[in-house]
Amino acid sequence: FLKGPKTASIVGCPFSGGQPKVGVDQGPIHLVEAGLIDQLKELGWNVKFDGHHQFEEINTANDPPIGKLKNPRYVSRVCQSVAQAVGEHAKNGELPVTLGGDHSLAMGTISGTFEAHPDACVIWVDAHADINTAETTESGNIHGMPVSFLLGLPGNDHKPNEFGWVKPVLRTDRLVYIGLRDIDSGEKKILKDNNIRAFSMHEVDKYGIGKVVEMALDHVNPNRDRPIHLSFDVDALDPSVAPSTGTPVRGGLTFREGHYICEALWETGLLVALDLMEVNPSLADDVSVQQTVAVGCSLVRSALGETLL
Ligand code: 4U7
Ligand code: MN
Ligand code: MN
Ligand code: MN
Repeated sequence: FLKGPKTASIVGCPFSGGQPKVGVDQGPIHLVEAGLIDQLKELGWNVKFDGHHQFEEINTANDPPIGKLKNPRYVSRVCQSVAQAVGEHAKNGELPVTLGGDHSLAMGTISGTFEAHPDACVIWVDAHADINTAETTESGNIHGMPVSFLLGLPGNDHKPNEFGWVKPVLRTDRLVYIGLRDIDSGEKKILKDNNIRAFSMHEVDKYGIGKVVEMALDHVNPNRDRPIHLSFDVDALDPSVAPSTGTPVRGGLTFREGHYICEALWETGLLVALDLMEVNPSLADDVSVQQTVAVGCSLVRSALGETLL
């Protein structure tokens, strides 16, 4: 895959239903308005973008919580349509670049990737593990849960029927985290019980980002032959680098560490899908917003081959 003329398909997802703060739905619009499409063309990519993804509006009044989960029908339907869009692009041999929007969308993007690449692995870059189940979630915000749905973890036996379309495509040994530093106690237990490999900021400090990416790849992709889906939550970066996001946590990745991850994954030649999530342009002042949007564009460019000679 990805030989010959390379086509990237931008899937802009103006969606915020997986969490309570307004504005994250404007993330993709700002990223595109900042010039991302032209920037990728300048890198030599053939870029497909025919407007942001349109979602069927579901009135929150018609979407009461199921158990603890908030906006369950809305999140489920949006993710299902994103799965279809991403799956089609991937099957066409295009590289889907999904711009969020909140991270619940990854339930859709990763489902789509696995339709085309059943042997793929996932590298999840985030301050958070997003692996709460319908049982462990305290917030009820589904952006903190997509990984558990994709793994089909037992705590989701009670997950609403609405999510029946989400197949447990992801195996625990095909998932690896980088950048974690804010994990709920229920999530810690899940990571431990399922032997899921995570490189927290502690390991980034200890080994350096180069070694961490190498160890992460050795875990999920020992022979460097599996397609890679990179799901990048911008809150993995330190808030001084990416302030405009809904759940910032101090002590995050530097500008270079974030970019190094993207460059190193591009370098493998195995990247088949990319998510850039949780840019929220309505949080923080204008300068911070501009800075966050610029960093978002720059991460995407790095994952698509910029800066490597
Ligand atoms: B993001 C949280 F409780 N774990 O479940 C939760 F701390 O996509 C946060 O990584 C989830 O930004 C953060 O609500 C989701 C919380
Ligand atoms: Mn996340
Ligand atoms: Mn996060
Ligand atoms: Mn967040």
